[in-house]
Amino acid sequence: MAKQSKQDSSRTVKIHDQQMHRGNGGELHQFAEDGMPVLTTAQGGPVADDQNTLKVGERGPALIEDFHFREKIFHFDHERIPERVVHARGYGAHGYFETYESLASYTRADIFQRAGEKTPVFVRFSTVAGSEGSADLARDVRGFAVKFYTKEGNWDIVGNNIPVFFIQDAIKFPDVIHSVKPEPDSAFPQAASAHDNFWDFISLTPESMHMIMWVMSDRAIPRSFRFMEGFGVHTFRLVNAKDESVFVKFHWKPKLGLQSVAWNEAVKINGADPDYHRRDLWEAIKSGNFPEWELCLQIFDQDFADKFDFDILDPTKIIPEEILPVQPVGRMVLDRMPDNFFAETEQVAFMTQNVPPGIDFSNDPLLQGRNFSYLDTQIKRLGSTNFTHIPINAPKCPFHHFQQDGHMAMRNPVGRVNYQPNSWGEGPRESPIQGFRHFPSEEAGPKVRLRAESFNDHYSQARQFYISQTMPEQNHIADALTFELSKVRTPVIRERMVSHLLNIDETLAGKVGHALGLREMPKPAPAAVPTRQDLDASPKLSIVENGPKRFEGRKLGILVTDGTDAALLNALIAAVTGEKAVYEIIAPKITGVQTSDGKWVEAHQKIDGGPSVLYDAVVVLPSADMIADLIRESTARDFVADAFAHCKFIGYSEAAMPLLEKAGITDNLDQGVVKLGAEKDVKTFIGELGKLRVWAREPSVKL
Ligand code: HDE
Repeated sequence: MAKQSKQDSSRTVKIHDQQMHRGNGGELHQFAEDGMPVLTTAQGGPVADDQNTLKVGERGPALIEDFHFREKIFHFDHERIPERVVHARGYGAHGYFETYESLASYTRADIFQRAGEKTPVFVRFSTVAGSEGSADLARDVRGFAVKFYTKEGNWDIVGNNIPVFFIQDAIKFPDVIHSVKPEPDSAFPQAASAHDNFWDFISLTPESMHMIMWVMSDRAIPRSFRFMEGFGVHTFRLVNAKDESVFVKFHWKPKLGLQSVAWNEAVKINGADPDYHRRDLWEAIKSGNFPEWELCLQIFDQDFADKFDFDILDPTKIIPEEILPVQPVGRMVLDRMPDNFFAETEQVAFMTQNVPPGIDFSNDPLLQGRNFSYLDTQIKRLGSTNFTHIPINAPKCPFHHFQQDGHMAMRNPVGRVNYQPNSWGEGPRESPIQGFRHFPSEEAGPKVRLRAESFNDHYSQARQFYISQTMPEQNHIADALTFELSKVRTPVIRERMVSHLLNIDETLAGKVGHALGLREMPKPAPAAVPTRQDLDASPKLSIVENGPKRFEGRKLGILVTDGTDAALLNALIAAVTGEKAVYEIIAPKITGVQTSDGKWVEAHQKIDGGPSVLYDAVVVLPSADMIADLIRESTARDFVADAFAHCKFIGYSEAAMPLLEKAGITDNLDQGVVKLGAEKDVKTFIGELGKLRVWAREPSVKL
């Protein structure tokens, strides 16, 4: 027999009788000598050696008898489930929804009956096009899916951060998604719409033009999940106890206001921190800064709907808030991260068809198609009809049914009764009073494959969105279109897109056409109905107009060196914390710096790991002694130059001037570059930060 190596014998674990305890469920826990639980197989058998496979001799072949090795590798080989075909990359959190007041006159849904009612929720934010490992700052729509665990079963609002969609009919979904995903021969680009297939499809699909305006706007590069709106997109119904119905559109409004990043910033964030959005949510919730949204409703009836010349069933349309104000009906607070990403965020199964009594569907053809899709996808991904047995998907209210068996059945009916009606006086019964009653809308007509004429206007709201943006936001849309179309290799696709832009806004089309170097402008695309020029701008559609009032929830980056003025630094930290914002110290070495008072300040980031793109504003506080060293670091120069180019507020101490010069910004100093001479300047500076960006600077930086 081979000698046991020294290393092996030191790992041998002895189990003492007195170290065996019964757990709460009566199960027997075994504890190793060091008090930690004994490693077991999935069958519960204690494991003696987890470092070496069972072999014939220490240099010999492995033995098939090694059940522990076989089980461990077998399980590992099956760790992955198919990622979501869309919205693969996502991040979730738990929280609660609190109802403001009873909405009983509109809906019988239990969740809306009592003021102060708290309902647990799970939310998953996502990008759409990229696969699970793609970067967070792709230009893309963000998923905003909320599962309410109500007392009448799960209700899912499976929404996005954009209130309209690319297509009007679900049958086009595979096409739009195929076109945006990596091209099937080359398998690139990943998580990017800037390629021929996408723009080919879009330029042949005029109904997508309104959505394209949103996706080319800064809405598609949000700063954080916490600063995004969410939308149910479709028109739904509310139905009250008397079976009367009104239409409703769902909106989520972030308490901390809207905010996005600049495209050049997004590109750099993807390199510096591809997990930027998930890290942001994790850090906010783990530090007790719980993000909050208000659920707001737009409620209307058929008469109101009939006043529009677009169809309220068309998911490429919005009802401007200036015409129909939103009504806040509750707030959602996210206060707990999942214990395990896979168990919760990956396995959560959202379904548009999950609605409680009192919430119902409209005939929106996209919604109708989705109601088929989401059940299918769960079988594919989670592998069993019993996906509702997984804790994250199980209702939190009592439930009783006769569904049984199947793969991974965790709960089967107990006893004899597994059908109804039965004579045994046992088991659940249907209830016409409490149960879900579909709203009995009258439907009749020939069986056809047709789209209603009321779905024909593809340009008016695209134009309305564009004219509702501030000047910098309009410029960003033109820049995004130019960037994306410049990645398109086929000239005719570029021209076709510009021909659509001509129907939206001639100035926009002119800017993009010029930036693409078109020798001649194309003719406007043929339009089923002419673009309405009379729709008023809707300021609620602008991010800049709906930004935060304060710096709350944002992050300040403070660049320091040895000898940094301690009084100034402490004043900054106090002011930023007082504003309920956070900060990070960035230093030449990760261990930190010794400030002017001799104290040691630890760094959060070494300078090349903390570029300014990760912060909402920055401060440069080097000491006069160390500035010569700092300006030699190209990352320090980039820190300042990028913050300036991205129109951020920059605070600086006198000693930082040589760095500002080296970064090439001193010729252009504006009110956003603020000298912090004394502690009193700090307060004014922090007060300014709620403006987030100095947009007046943008024309001069020409990003
Ligand atoms: Fe989805 N969508 N979708 N979608 N969708 C999925 O369901 C689908 C649409 C949305 O975080 C899939 O579980 C069809 C609009 C979100 O887990 C799938 C159509 C909106 C999420 C599916 C649409 C959405 C999904 C993939 C056209 C905004 C992620 C995996 C009719 C209102 C939920 C899954 C999460 C996920 C189908 C269009 C939002 C395949 C057929 C419009 C937020 O079932």
